[in-house]
Amino acid sequence: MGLKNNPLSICIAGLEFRNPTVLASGILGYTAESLRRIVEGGAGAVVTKSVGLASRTGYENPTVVQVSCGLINAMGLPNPGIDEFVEEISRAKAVVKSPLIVSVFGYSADEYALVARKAIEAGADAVELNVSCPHVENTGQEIGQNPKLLMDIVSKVKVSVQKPVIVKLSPNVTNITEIGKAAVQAGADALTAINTVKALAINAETALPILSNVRGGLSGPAIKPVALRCVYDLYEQVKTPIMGCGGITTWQDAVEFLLAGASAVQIGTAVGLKDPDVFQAVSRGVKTYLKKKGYKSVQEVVGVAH
Ligand code: RRO
Repeated sequence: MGLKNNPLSICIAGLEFRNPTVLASGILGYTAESLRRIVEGGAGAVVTKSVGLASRTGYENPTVVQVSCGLINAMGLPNPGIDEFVEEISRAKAVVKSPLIVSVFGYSADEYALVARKAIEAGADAVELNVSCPHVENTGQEIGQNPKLLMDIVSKVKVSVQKPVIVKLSPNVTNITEIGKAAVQAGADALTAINTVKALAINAETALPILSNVRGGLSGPAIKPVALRCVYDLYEQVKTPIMGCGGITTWQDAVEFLLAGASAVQIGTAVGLKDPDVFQAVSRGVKTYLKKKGYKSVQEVVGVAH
């Protein structure tokens, strides 16, 4: 079916998604093969794990702990560095038949711009700037809370690439719309809301924090209402398309995010905790919802709850 006759298709920042489900950064986004499988399993687009200029090994285990209704992770940005990762991006571009979005981070605006340029040159259809990792020093946390720093980064990336620039926002701020508006003012083509929520897990037996890094980021159903509120707030203040992210597991969750103002939904934790078929299941459910409610397209549902 062509995208024109497909009620699930959605256009975000000039990119055509065959359905509004997207693989969130950080889950199975390391290799071309896993990205291919996720797209064949039904995702409308995919986002890779975040990559920076130099390689990082990440934190020692344990890096993930399951808690009620979610996961807390402190991976510590493990990645091979962009020069190593470009081969994987090129391979992914050749086999992934949906938009390929590369998540990038840096320690300065120039680094973000350089990593983004290398990712686009390797074949990425867009970059998602990770300015919101909640527990790695000198990167996401500070930038994602500081509109001036963020604007400098987005502006520099916009000059260095000719493809869409998406900014992934942090919920760990007083006012997410202030940060979202700054990103848009600097040229962001779309926003992703939200990254993980700062969290902690303690083992009562050992009387110690569980993660090696102590603090981590909470994802999964536990943060869905927080993410939904962030999307709702942003939709009231910015005209730029928003991808909702945080706890989406069922088609009902996806519909709630669309109604709040998201044009697409990113799914991460549910892929790990539930199953990779979640994309297909969510898309099918959204399609049935559109028909039942008399909507001709996903676009018609976006922001209806306002
Ligand atoms: O790698 C991580 O520890 C990590 C990242 Br980059 C992020 O953006 N969000 C998160 O919860 N973990």
